[in-house]
Amino acid sequence: AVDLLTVGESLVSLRAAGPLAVGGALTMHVAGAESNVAIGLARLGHRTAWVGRVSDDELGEYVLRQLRAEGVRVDGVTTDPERPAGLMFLERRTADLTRVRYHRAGSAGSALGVEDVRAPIAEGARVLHLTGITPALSDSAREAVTWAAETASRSGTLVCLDVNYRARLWTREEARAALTPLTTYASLVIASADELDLVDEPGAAESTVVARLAARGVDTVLVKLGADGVRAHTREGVRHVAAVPVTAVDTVGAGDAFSAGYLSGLLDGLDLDDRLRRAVTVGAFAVSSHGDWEGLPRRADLSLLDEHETGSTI
Ligand code: KDG
Repeated sequence: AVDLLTVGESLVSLRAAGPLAVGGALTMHVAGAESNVAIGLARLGHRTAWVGRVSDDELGEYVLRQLRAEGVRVDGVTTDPERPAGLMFLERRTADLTRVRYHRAGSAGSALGVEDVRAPIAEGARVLHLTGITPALSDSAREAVTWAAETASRSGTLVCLDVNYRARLWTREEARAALTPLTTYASLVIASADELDLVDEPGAAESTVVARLAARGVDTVLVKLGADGVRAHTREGVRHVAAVPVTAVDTVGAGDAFSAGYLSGLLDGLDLDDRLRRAVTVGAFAVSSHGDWEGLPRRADLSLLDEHETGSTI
């Protein structure tokens, strides 16, 4: 069994240095929140696998090649002979604003179904990482994620859900209806402050959401605060850890890096403060380098950003 299994869609991302409407060179990368997390953990030395569907062409081959090169296991991946790769175009509109355009409707990745996840889930993992992106892709993808979460949690795998709301894929109401029931299988829920009410009633306060999640069996809720760090709610109370002060050049992938750092600390058996510190540290590497995951640290790199404040109890 691997340390971490993630399920989702990996996209071919085409990045433009300026506005897409004026053309110019595009650079080709692999994107996808779940595979970003897998890469983050693999870089830190954990045994990691990603599961999903890829197109049966050069683009699918490219996704697998990149993940393999990063040390992520892909032997559970399904190759889809009929559907194309999901694409994502990224354009830099201002120095600090990147705009995303998807071409993923009907993609191989969005056709994910229960059959694709059965064997990898049966093999087992210490942690199963899911995001709110996959259930937005199709009915079958939503069923696959729900089945995976339920089956894994029943067999003692720790299930982590990152809400990861994508407004270009579905409405907040649709997301809420799909994601709230998923939290019954999760031990760990990660969200930014404005995503918290997507696993509860519209407009619910943070403390209310946390209490209701706890009642459903979630023992840790991490509220990502961007440049302000993270607030962690556990049965022991609330902790705040500041972000590592760095110059942000590209925030895409920062949340995934944060999740990877936290889960790495969890797999290493670190205490809460040290897990949170690893999360903000890996997040800081992501925002201070270009690309979704290219700048993520290896273990020896972590100490480069060591000197920052410790956490405080609220
Ligand atoms: O978190 C970064 C992701 O947004 C990106 O890699 C693409 O998974 C992706 C998505 O669906 O937005």
